[in-house]
Amino acid sequence: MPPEPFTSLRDHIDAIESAGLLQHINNAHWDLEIGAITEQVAFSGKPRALLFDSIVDYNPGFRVATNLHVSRDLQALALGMPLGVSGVDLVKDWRSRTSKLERLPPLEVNDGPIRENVLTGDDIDLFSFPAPQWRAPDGGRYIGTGDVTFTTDTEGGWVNAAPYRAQLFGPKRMTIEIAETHHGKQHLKSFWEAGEHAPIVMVAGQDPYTYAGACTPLPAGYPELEYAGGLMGKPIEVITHKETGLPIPATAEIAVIGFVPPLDEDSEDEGPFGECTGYFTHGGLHPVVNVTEIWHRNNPILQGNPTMHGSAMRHALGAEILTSSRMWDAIENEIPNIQGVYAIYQQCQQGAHITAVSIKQTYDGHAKQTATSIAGSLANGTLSRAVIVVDEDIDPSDWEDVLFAFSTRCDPYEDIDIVRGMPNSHLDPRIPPDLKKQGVRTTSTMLINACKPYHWKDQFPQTNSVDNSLKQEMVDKFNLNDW
Ligand SMILES: Cc1cc2nc3c(=O)[nH]c(=O)nc-3n(C[C@H](O)[C@H](O)[C@H](O)COP(=O)(O)O)c2cc1C
Ligand SMILES: [Mn+2]
Repeated sequence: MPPEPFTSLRDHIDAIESAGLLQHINNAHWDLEIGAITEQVAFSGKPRALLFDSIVDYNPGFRVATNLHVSRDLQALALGMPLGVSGVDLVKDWRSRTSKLERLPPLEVNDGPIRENVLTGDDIDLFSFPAPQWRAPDGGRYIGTGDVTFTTDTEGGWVNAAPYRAQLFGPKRMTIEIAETHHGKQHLKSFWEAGEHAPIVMVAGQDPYTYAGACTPLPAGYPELEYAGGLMGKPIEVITHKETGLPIPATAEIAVIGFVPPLDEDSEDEGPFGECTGYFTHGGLHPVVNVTEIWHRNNPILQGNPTMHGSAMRHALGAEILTSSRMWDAIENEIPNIQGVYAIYQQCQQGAHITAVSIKQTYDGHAKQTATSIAGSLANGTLSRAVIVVDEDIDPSDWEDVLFAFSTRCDPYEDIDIVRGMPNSHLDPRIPPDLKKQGVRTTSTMLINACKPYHWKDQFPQTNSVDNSLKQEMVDKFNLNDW
């Protein structure tokens, strides 16, 4: 039986604590210390979730949670999957869950813990929450990094939900950064074109399914909350906010409610902010949210997911698992004997920099065909630097294993091809500035065959490795895991 899904951030954090993966930290400063501790722990030998309390300048109880899904086990825990399994096993699990996922519209309720405090008028103060200054070069304090932001269009036809960053500018004033291609921006624009201020709700601290749904790139018109309900296996409970008409998850921690005037009416110089690519790449004039109300739970927990250089595991929930699943789906009906697909190095929540695929080589050219298919798939289609194909004895979600195959089975001159002009992201720090100005967005991608050469694979020297079942037997017999 899979575990009961978490219906709030608090249930989720309790489960992290029970699994021994939560550290409490008191007396850290919102100015740089929370950000520095978060990164130090994320990249340590024991990545773990952090719950900050008694933050300098703040009353105890006003908390910040970070690193909620910085490791494979933490991601598995959040999504109700088993701990201690390989990345490829998580991908298989995810594919079987999402292939039969049913959309479940949210359930409207009248009240919930999010309404324990309803602030209006002069009681509204965004600085009453310990929003961190995550990094010294950041343009200011960010309350929205692990948030879910709700928007709709003028027709009120559908509600979008996605994480968009929000920077503080005043007690009732923050900015929201939304890329042109994202649905939230299209929603804001539909109000602006009608000469109106766009309604918006930013929730900071929510159950992991709402967050995972919001992180999933769904097509326009597909409300992420319905997908989140499908993932949770029951509808997400929401309270509809009257003036904005937008849903607010009943168990959320903090909801910032307001209206966004057109950019030419009001704006702030937002950023810079460390992007998911690991660089400070942009800032500039951004839309302002005029805050009309704040709802929050007692002792609210602000969910912070600052982007850090390195794997997408560290900021998005389910990113590697999701991207891997979508790539696998894309090639499954074309390429035979795929054993595993894994976005082994992925920084943003979409588009893998390095993807590893394991196959049972079936015919001459099978490995290169797999590499070209993965490289051409939509899910792989941004920031992709390399696709590495390995044999079935290699775990494509294990770096050590993939590098072992690359360094022993691949002759670079024979086995690597480079394709130029592949689609890419505007966030790629490697696009030369002058070409970027001209609109150039492409990257080249390496197709690496790290399989044993097909024609003499049966004569390839035998690998020196102990059988997994014998290793497990020894673990049990001699209590090796007790160390
Ligand atoms: C932690 C995190 C922060 C993000 N920050 C932003 C952001 O500031 N602006 C933005 O446009 N997208 C941001 N994204 C990406 C979008 O949320 C993501 O691509 C989402 O799927 C877009 O959904 P939409 O197509 O419904 O707009 C962020 C993603 C994550 C996981
Ligand atoms: Mn969307």
